[in-house]
Amino acid sequence: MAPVLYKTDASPPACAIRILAEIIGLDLELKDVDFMALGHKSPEHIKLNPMGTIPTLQDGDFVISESHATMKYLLSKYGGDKSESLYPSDLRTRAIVDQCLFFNVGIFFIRLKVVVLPAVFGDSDGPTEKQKADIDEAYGMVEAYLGTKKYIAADHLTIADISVGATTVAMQPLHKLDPVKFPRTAAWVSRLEEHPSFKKILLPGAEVLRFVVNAAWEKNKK
Ligand SMILES: N[C@@H](CCC(=O)N[C@@H](CS)C(=O)NCC(=O)O)C(=O)O
Repeated sequence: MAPVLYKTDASPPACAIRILAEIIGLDLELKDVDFMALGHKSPEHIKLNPMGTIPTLQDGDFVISESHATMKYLLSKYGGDKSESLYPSDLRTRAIVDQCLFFNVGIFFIRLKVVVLPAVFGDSDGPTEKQKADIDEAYGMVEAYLGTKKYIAADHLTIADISVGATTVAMQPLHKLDPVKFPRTAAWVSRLEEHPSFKKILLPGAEVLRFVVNAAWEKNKK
C-alpha cells in the first residue's frame, strides 16, 4: 500500500515531500486537507499530528509529521540507490545538508509562515517592512550557504535543495528575491525551476499559494 500524504497543494513542505517521492519513484496516496476550514486542526488530524500542521504522512501503521523528518524517513526506507546522492553519507556533506534543513525549519520557513497565516486567518493586508527585511536577511543566508556551489549543500541536488528551494519559490509572491542583491540564489532558483519534478509539483503549488494570499490581502484591504 502506498504511503498516504495529507497535504494541500499550496504547502511548500508538502510539495517538498512530493518532489522527493517523485525523484525516488515512490507512489504516494495524496489526501487533501481543507486548510481554509482548519482541517489541519481537526481532532482527527491532531490525533495523527499533534502539531496540527501539514504535511503528515501515514505509512501503514506508522505516522510521521514534520516534512524534513519525513523526507529522511522516506529516503531511508524507499530511497534505494538515490539515497546516497540526495542525503550523502560523507560526514561533512551530511552535516551541511542538515544545517540547511534546520535553517529551513527554524528560520526561513517561519518567515514565510508569519506573513501567510495572518493574511489568511487574520486581517493582514501585506507584509510589513520588518517582515520584508527579515525575508531579505534570510535570502542573504541562502546566498551565503550557496557560496560557489551549484546547489545549496553540495555540487549536486540534495534534500536540502528540495526543502529550502520549496520555501524560496513559495516566498516569491510575498517578497520577491532581488537578483542583483542575491545573484547566486537567483541562478539556483532558475536551475531548480527547470527540474521536472519542481516544475510539475512546486510551481503550480506556489501559484495556488500566491492566489490565496493575494485574495486574502485584497479582502483585508476592504
Ligand atoms: N516544519 C514543518 C512546518 C509545517 C507547517 O507549518 N505547515 C503549514 C502549512 S504549509 C501549517 O500547517 N501551518 C499551520 C500552523 O502552523 O498552524 C514542516 O516542514 O512540516
